[in-house]
Amino acid sequence: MARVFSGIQPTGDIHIGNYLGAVRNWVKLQDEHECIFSIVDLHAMTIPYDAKAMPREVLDKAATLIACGIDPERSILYVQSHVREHTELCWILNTITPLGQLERMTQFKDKARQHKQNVNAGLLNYPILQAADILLYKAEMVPVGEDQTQHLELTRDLARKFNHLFGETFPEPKTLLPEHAARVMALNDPTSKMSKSVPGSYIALHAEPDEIRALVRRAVTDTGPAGDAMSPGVANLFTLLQEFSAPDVVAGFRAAYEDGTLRYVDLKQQLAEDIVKALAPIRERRAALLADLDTLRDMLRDGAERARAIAREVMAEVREKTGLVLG
Ligand code: AQP
Repeated sequence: MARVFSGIQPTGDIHIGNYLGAVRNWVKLQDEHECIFSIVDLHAMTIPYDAKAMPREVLDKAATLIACGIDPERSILYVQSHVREHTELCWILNTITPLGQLERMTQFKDKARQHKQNVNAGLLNYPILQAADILLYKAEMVPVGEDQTQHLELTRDLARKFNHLFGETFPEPKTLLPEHAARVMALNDPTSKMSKSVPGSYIALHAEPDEIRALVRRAVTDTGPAGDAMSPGVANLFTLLQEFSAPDVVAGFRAAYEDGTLRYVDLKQQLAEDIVKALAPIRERRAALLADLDTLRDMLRDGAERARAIAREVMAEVREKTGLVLG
């Protein structure tokens, strides 16, 4: 079975962009792959965060992922910082990463712009830690949203470079994008991606029905079907419709758009109700899981142990190959 690795940050709400772009694929992949999913708390530390709230954020993300269908028995679900080998491999990969390549990363440039007062080295080195996360398990496939493709190119570059310098060790992992909705756009600014750090841009997986309705109602559109190319806001609503509504509903709205009779208010109403319906079971399961934090902690402890067993073996090989073992 091919090994799959992916991660999600614990800070902020998991939203429908994360779900359509990544988590939904994770759930499917569990059937035929050996899956490792990590709640990447060390990544979340690269921007200002509330240390006291972190443990609860982590448990909340675990509950949400399990509510989406991640099975902590079939897959390994664990917290990144509980497996120390991530930071060790990250350091080793640091020493073979060109600084210029890090400085060219779109996410670094965006985050540095957003957090001018805190452009720390961790923000720059974020993609190296991400490469370490993946290579530590010799993962062959990484299911992510489109925003992560640049980081995964670096991961492949580093695997290749390491193999060249120290001998064949890591497979070059493939990026696995979803067929649709690889980049869900922000509801309040459809020229940017839906992002958990931008309120109003996203619908959280645990959002209450009225909240969902209000967010969809406020989504940016345009002045009406004009016959030419769809505006980004309307195209984004159609992307969501495609994911959450029945095919005949989508076809009906598409036909109305094409003949110029579509009323966005109708489209939004339908979409909001379909999202409410789709998210209800996730919201309920998440709430039930959060009522028993001890069980969640035990699941994550077990996940970390299983992850550590693989990580230890790979790091022993890496230490040997990089000359860190005295013999
Ligand atoms: N808008 C999106 N559309 C499709 N996929 C997305 N992902 C994120 N945003 C979208 C994918 O979700 C996975 C986990 O994301 P993350 O929490 O690790 O990373 P992120 O990109 O930091 O999430 P956000 O919501 O965009 O938060 P901000 O911008 O505040 O940092 C990844 O596979 C990602 O591709």
